[in-house]
Amino acid sequence: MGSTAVDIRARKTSDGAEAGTLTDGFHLVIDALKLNDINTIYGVPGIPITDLGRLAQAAGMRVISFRHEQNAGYAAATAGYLTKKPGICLTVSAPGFLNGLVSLANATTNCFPMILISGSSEREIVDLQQGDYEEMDQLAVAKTLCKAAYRVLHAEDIGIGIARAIRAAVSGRPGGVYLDLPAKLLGQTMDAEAGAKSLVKVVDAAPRQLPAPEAVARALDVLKGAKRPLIVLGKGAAYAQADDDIRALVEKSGIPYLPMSMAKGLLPDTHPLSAGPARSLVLQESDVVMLIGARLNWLLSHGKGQTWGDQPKQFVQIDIEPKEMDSNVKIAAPVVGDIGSCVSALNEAMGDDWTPPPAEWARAVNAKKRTNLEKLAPKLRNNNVPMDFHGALGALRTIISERPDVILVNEGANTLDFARSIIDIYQPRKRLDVGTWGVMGIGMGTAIAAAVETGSPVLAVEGDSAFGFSGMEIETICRYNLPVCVVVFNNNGIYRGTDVNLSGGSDVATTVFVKGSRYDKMMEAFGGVGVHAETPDELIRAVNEAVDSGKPTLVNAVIDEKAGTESGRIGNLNPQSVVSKK
Ligand code: ADP
Ligand code: TZD
Ligand code: MG
Repeated sequence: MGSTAVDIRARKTSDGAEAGTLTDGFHLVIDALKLNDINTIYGVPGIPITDLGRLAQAAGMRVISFRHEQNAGYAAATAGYLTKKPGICLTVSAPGFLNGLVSLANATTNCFPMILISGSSEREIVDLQQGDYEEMDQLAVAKTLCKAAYRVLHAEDIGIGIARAIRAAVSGRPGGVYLDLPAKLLGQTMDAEAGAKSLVKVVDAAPRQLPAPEAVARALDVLKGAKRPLIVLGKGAAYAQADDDIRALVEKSGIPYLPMSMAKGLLPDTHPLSAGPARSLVLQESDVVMLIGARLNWLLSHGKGQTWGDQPKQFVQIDIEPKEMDSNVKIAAPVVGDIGSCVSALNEAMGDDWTPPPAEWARAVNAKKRTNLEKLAPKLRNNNVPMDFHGALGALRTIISERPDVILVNEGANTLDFARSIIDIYQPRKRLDVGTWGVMGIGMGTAIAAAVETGSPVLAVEGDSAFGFSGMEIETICRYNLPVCVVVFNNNGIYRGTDVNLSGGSDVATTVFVKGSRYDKMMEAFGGVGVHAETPDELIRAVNEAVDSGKPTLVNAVIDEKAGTESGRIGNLNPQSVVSKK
C-alpha cells in the first residue's frame, strides 16, 4: 500500500524530484487505459473525477466533455460498437452515475461493449449511510443493469480492475461493465515502478470461439433441405466486422437476406439478394431461416405469429451466446461461436458447388421487391410543402446514395420507421439507431462518437421529440467542431402535431410541442450553421453544404404535422383504453 495523499503533497512541495518516484490512482487509471489502447473518454467532469479527465487529456487521451452523462454514455456505447474496444464513459458519483447508468443498461441490452467508470463517495460513510456528498451504493445499483460490475479499493488493484472490466465488456456476448472508483482510491499513492508493474495489458480480450464441426454440418444440412431459405443479418453481424465472409456466405449460398436496421449496409441495400423491400413476404413464406447475430425478440415478433405466416419454419442461429438458442422458438441448428469463425467455417464447409435455392423462390422475392419499390418511387419524388416524410426522406436517400461514407444516425417514431425503410445504406456500420429498446435520446451522443471514432461525416435524422432528449449536446458538437449535420424532422410533436386536449382545457395535448419551433436557431447560438428548410430542394442544398463544409449544422426541416401515425409502425404495441372509447 502506498502513502496517503497528504504524504505526496508534502513530498512534492519539499522535494519535487522525489515526488516523481510516486504514482497515484489518477495516473494508474490513465496508464492502464492507455496500455490497453483505449485513448478516448466520454464524460462529464466534477467531484471526484475532474482531475482524472484533466490528467487524461494532459496524457494525450481525447477527453470529450458532454452536457449530460446519458449522452456521454451513448457515445461510449457507440464507440464500443464501432471499434470492438470498450467505450469509456466517465461520471461523478450518485446523480452523474445514475445518468450514465441508462446508457450502460442500453449498451448491455444492445450487446455493445462499454465501461462506465464513476467516481464514488467514501465507502465508510456510504456503507453506514451517514449522508456523504452524493452518497450512493453505486456498485449495488449497477449490478442488475449490466454485464459485470467491479469496485477497486487499492491503487495496486487498478491494473487488474481495468483489465477485468475490459475483458468482461468485449468477450463472449459484449455488454456494459460498471467500474466503481471511490474518491479516496484516486488520491492513493504508490511507488511509481511498482505501479507500472501492476498494470495489466489484456491478452486476447475477445478470444475467437470456434463452432463445433457437427454444429456447422447440421446447419448446412438444414439449409440444404430448404426450398425457400432466408438469412437474417442483425447488428451482432455488423459488430463482428466479418464483412467479407458474410458477403461471401450470402453470395455463395444465393439465399435472400434481410438486414435488421443496424445491419443495413453489411451488403449494400441495392444488392440483388437483399430482401429488405420484400420483408413481409420473406418472413411469411420462408421455410428455413438462418439468423446471424440477430435475436428473435420483439423486433422479429419472437419468431412466431402472423408476421411469420403459417408455413412451418426451421431456424438456424449463429450467436456467441448459447443461452440465446431456443429463447423464443425451437432452434433446429444452433451454431454457437463468434460470427467471424462461424461464417468462415460455413463458407468452407459449403464447398464450391453449393446449389442455390430454387429459382421460383428468387423470382417470388424479386417480384415482390419490384412491386414495392415501384409503389414507393413516386412518393419519394413528391415536392409537397409542407414536406411529408416521404418527400423529405426521398431527398436524404439521394444524398446518402451519392455519399455512401456518411454515417446515418436515426431516431424518432415516424422519422425512424420511414427512414429505416427508405434510406438505403451501402457500407457496413453506417447506420446507428435506437437499437433493441427503441430508446429516444441516443441521437447526439451517437453522432458525436461516430464522428470522433471514424472521422466520417455524420447525418443525424431526428424526430423533433427524439432530438429534444439530447439536443443540448449540439453545443458539444460545436465545441469540438465535429462534422455532424442534424436534421430535425419538425412536425410539432410526438408522432404528429395535431392532437387535442380531450378535456377541452387550455393546456395543449400531451404529444404536442410549440408550433413552428426554430431548432436551427439553437445551433446558431453556439456558432454552428442553422438552416430552416421547407422544401426537399432546400433540404438537399443544406445537407450537401453541411457535408461539404464539415461545419456543425442543424437543419430545421418542416414536416406536415398531419403526416405521421401514432407510434409509427409499432402502434399495435400501444394498449388502448376501451372504457374511454365512445
Ligand atoms: P438486431 O437487433 O439487429 O436483430 P440483436 O441485438 O437482437 O440484433 O442481436 C445481436 C446478437 O448478436 C446477440 O444475440 C449477440 O449475442 C450476438 N453477437 C454479438 N457479437 C457477436 C459476435 N462477435 N459473434 C457472435 N454473436 C455475436
Ligand atoms: N422515452 C424514451 C427514453 N424512449 C422512448 N421510446 C419513449 C420515451 C417513447 N417514444 C417513442 O417510442 S417515439 C417518441 C417517444 C417519446 C418520440 C416520437 O416523436 P418524434 O418522431 O418527434 O421523435 P415523429 O417523427 O414525430 O414520429
Ligand atoms: Mg415529431
